[in-house]
Amino acid sequence: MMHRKAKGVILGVLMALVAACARGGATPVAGLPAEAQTVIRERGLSPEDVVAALRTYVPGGKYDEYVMFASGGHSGQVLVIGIPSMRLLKVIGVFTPEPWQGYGFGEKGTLEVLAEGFARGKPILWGDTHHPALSETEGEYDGQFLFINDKANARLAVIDLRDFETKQIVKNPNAISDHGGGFVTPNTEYVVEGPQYAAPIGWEYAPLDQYKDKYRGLLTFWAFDRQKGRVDPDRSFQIELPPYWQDLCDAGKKVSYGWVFCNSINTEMATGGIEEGNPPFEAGTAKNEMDYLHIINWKKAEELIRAGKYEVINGIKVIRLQTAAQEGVLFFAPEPKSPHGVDVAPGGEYIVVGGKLDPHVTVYSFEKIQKAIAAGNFERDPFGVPVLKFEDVKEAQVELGLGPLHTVFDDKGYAYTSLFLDSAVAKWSLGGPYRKDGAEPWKLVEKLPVHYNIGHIAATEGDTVSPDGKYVVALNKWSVDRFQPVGPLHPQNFQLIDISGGKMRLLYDMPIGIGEPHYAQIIKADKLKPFLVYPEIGWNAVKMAKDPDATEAGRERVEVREEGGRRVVEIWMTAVRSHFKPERVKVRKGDHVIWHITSIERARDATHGFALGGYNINLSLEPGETATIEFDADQSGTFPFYCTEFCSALHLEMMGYFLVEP
Ligand code: RUQ
Ligand code: CUA
Repeated sequence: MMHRKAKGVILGVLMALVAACARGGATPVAGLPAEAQTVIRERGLSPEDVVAALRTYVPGGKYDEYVMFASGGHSGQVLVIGIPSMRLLKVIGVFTPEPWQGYGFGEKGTLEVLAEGFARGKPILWGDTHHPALSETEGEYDGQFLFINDKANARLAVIDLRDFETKQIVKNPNAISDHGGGFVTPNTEYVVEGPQYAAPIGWEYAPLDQYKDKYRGLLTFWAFDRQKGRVDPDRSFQIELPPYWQDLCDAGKKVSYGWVFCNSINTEMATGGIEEGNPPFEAGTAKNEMDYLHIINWKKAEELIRAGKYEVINGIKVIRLQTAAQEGVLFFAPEPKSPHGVDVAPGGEYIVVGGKLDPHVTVYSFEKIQKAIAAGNFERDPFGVPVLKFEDVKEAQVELGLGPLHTVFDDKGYAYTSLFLDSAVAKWSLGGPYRKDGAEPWKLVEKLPVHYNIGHIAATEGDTVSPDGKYVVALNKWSVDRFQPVGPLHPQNFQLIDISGGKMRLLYDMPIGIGEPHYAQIIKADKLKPFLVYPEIGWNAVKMAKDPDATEAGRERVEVREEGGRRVVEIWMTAVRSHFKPERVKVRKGDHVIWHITSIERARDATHGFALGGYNINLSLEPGETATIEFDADQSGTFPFYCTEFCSALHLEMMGYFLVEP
């Protein structure tokens, strides 16, 4: 289907390549030509294949230039991928327990993080992760934190990039599902969680014939406390919106700092019911020629909160729709037809909306929006929200092709939009201050086919105020014929595209065999400064501080006491190559067990595991970490516990017996 046309291999091409390489000043590697020619011939590689391979290969011991944080889709995890090699570096357990990291398999702290995300106490142990968002300082990724939402259950998770572990999950108390999040404001003042399917506020019941009165959208601003590394629900607030099915959101930056933009797909307020003779949702939501871009002044919203103009619903401050509409927090601008992505240009001057059912992207000018608001030239929608005039705020419409969804930017004044129906990436020129090369503004420049059904597109440093224009990654929903079939559930496909030259060039296909990944963000690798081992022995990885139950070598002990009419056995254990100490732990059936294990290792990679069969327990003890498990010894028997990492030659001997007397 693709560039396999050039099947026969032309040795001359390689010679030219090698010669070009030599001209470029690189030292030709001795022995390369003959061997390389053989490989090229044997593997049937085309000249483009050879160049792509050379551009993406990262030799062992060398690091990738970028790190991509990709949603793991339904897996509820985050994927960490090196670019350009597209090597998978890590899978971070977020909404779903992850045994290798010991996340959710007995370790205190991690269980509590997962439990914070339960829905009114009901365990939820997966997530539909959509949009990862890196923390920002002055609009630049700062490499400190990562946030991601769970669409299915309206939750937001906080990952600390010092150890790439999930530290907090917040459950939205007033919504059951979300979509347009997480997106951060330029100094990570807030992590924004946008709604999607309207429902009664406060997670209540209301029949669908009360849709207009009772159903609402809800935009949440989760305040982030950088010092604590946690969302602070007390300083957070929500804004009530009409039940228009808000979709994606993005934060304004630079000139549009203080604003947030979300689009919407159901201003028709369709309520479905195909089985009762109503138009199905897909038709009912697509009747209007225009939906509404939501334009939200969050600085103004903060003022209203300070002035007490809110109601508290389920513990969180909510600015009611009437207040938002009357006090200048919420405005609408018409946008063609059930759009999808909304993306703010690096300087904040333009807001790009992907048409989805319309072959254009529509570009709004922030300056024009401000003028229209100041002029008071608007009508109001049935909820009293000011609706600006399309012609007053539109900067341009650029026809790109079928199914434009999401847009990212480079450093040369170009934008890249995913075209779902065309299965292509469209490169087009911005105008205004971005147009320095004399090219015609607001014009489609080039289209590159991708494979297939592209959803999001991610760019290197793409959501910052200074994208660097090296690569984009197409996040494709289908892979069709690109990979070895592995049954009817096929991998999805991340495709790496070089955008540094004049033309886009497809470099690499990476199969993703884990859920449907949605968005990704790509950061310069040298901005990340993770721990190589925990900073001191006895580190509590959830609290990110020394654990009071850390144990030094020689201070290991077991204490037995009575508490509330039962026996409590508390163990302070150390782990080091190749033994646990103590190695025998004896309790009686019915005892309550509190077990602290400290890894006293200081060497990089010297991780131990701790598995206790029959009790659903597995820990990961990274060098320096202290972890605690707490459980009732409710089954008697002889339970070998053992290290689950092949840590040393005597790893198999790194075990002990947990003896539970009947
Ligand atoms: S979405 S494929 Cu959840 Cu971001 Cu557009
Ligand atoms: Cu420690 Cu194996």
